[in-house]
Amino acid sequence: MVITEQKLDQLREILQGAPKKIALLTHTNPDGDTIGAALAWRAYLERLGHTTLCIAPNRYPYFLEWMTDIGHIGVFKDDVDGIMARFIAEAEIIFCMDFNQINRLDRVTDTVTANTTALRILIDHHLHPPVDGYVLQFSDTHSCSTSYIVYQLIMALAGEESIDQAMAESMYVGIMTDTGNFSFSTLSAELFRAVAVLIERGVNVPYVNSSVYDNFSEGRMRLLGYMLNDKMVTNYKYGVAHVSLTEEEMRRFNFIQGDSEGFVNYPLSIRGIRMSAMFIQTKHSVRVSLRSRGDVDVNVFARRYFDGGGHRNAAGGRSYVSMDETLQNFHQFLGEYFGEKEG
Ligand SMILES: [Mn+2]
Repeated sequence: MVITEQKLDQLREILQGAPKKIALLTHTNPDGDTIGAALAWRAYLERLGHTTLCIAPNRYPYFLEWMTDIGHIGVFKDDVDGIMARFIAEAEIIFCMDFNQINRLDRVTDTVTANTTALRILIDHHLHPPVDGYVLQFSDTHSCSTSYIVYQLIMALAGEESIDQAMAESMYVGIMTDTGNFSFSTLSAELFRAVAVLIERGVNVPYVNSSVYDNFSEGRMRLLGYMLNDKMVTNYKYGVAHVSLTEEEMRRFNFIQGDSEGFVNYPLSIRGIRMSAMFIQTKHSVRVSLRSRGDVDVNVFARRYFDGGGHRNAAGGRSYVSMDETLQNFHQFLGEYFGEKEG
């Protein structure tokens, strides 16, 4: 268990006393979990009397815009006046929510690393938390989501009475989106008990569900159809399917950020497919998303071949060559990875 009495005492000690300035950072390309965890934890810290600011390096996807507390997320990229940079520089405590690599925060990285005074605290579930850089770590690599760790922290520190409807909703969104709407293997009876508490605290499940999953643009739906029909390649020898999208294809379907969210999961619903890969062209590189079932370890795959990582069944990385070359390399990597495993 990552939440030990000793760590809780340390955390209580850091948070008690005079109100402090506290920054909560999300990861780049924020998802439901990093946003949900930051918002719920922020609400708890505000209740303790602290002054807080949640900062995302870039914009969160539009299917999170309906969230009750979303107005408390500041987008660093849009911060023309430098208010957020100043807040980070002056912060006494910085919470890193749902990521453990400070160097992956785009422009926020410089601001955070230039700041030497803040106590840095990690709340995260990604693999390979760094040894240094944090005075306190709540890192549970077996947890389904960071929002679930935040739930456990709040329960341990203040109990369920302290969870209001907005907090419950934030944590529920994080858990729901990071578990693929309660379908991945990280689920446990304890998690469902936690979810039951969140529902008791006011989460409207059908509303949250359809706000996230039935709220897409027409362009996204058509892009998905095009991608699955025209761009999906299956390889039953290894049980792998992959899809790819170029910038031109995304433009054709009026792509906006967040539109490809969840696309990588679709090929996994095909019988005989245990690993799915999605390649998306961006300005300077190809973004690689990987998903798998069972013991196919895409974290290892992403680390070895695509300068990335993540979890066993969900990982990502980047490729710095052209799309064509990336796909050629991918085939080679598959042979190497699965060939080596068979042998
Ligand atoms: Mn997460």
